[in-house]
Amino acid sequence: MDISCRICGGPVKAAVDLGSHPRGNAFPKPGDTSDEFFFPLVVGMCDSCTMVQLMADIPQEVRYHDEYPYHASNSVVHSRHFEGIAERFLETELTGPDPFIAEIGSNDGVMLARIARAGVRHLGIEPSRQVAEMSRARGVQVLSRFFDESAAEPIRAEHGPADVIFGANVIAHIAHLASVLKGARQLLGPRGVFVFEEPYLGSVVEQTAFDILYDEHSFVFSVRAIRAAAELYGLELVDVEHVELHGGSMRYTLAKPGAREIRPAVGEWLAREEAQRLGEHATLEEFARRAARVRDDLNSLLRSLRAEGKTIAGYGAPAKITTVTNYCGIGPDTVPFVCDSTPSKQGRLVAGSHIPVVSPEVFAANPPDYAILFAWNHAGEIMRKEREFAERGGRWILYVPEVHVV
Ligand code: DWN
Ligand code: ZN
Repeated sequence: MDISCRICGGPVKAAVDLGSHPRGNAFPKPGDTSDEFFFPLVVGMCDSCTMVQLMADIPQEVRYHDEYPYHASNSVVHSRHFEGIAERFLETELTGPDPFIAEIGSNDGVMLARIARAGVRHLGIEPSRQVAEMSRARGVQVLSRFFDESAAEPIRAEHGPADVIFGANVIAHIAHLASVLKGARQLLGPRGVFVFEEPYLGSVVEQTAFDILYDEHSFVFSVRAIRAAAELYGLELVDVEHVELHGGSMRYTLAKPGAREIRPAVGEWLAREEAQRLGEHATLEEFARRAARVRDDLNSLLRSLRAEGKTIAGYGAPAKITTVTNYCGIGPDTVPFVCDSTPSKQGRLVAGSHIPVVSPEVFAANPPDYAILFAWNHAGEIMRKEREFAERGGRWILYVPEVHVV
């Protein structure tokens, strides 16, 4: 069944069907799994603007609830990345008299804490209560609400126009993206920029990273689709920059039309996308076939390891683990536990597959023969941290871009 594109109203045709899935970040308590929310994880592409999007509508209040467990500061690499972004803004966009920066989905304040320390006016806009409290404790000013068109006017009235609006790993979550773009246009000053970075469709396709698809990702952005979306809502794409985070993300810079020079990177990435055939349905269908191959390869590896009597555990319980374990049918019979450093995930279960989440200390005390690295995008940081595991003969299983053991 086709749907209408959330950006341009064009026809969206299904291209990737991963079956029925629970919410990526649900992490139910043991004994609290009887009424898990499931939805069809089907992703399609718009025939007109090429925006890749979830076919299903999932109410945002179910996703970003008060105990939303993802904390962006959990990774040292990510913390440094976001502090670096803050520093760059402080040196470039926030040098005028009394500048103002707003962040949509400021999470635990990892970026804005650096801005707050510099004494620059800022506002985090964050609906999830616990992470908002964490950022307030770091001196960050936070407004507890979702950002949309109706939020722009009161924020502008109270704080004035924004020199920068920032968002990381949040803009692609927002099904009402059209309203966010309208709101951003309203809140931006005449030379202001709306900068956001999100997992990049080109990287997802290139690496067969199908686990980036889950309920929170209403969209997977490409340069072409963002340029079209910006144009439709009175903004202009003026720069793009590829970043390594989350297995390959893209940072987009939007401004009011004519306010900024369009950087050559925009044209360069559009040409790359053309060569990669990123805007074609057939490319997504081929991606789905490769995902099925990864699933089959992973299952046959796990089956043969079990037949040899090897022990297996998981490392990292990102939202992605929900997609990969439910899509592949991997449960606690094969992976009896997964460890994660996030306290609010520990003692919980991976939604749907019901693998228990434990602390890294439990992993260290019960080292398996093989560990599936579900947080594969943090491979460098985790493998450095867990050097001892490998030194004692433990092996890592990775499944991106294909199944391999290191
Ligand atoms: O869009 C989103 C993205 C891009 O980020 C979100 N909705 C939420 C989040 O997705 P994720 O959960 O897939 O993110 P991560 O950063 O891949 O999650 C890594 C997980 O691994 C965290 O739960 C923390 C954990 N971890 C760990 O246990 N030990 C991470 C590191 C670095 C570690 O050393
Ligand atoms: Zn469209």
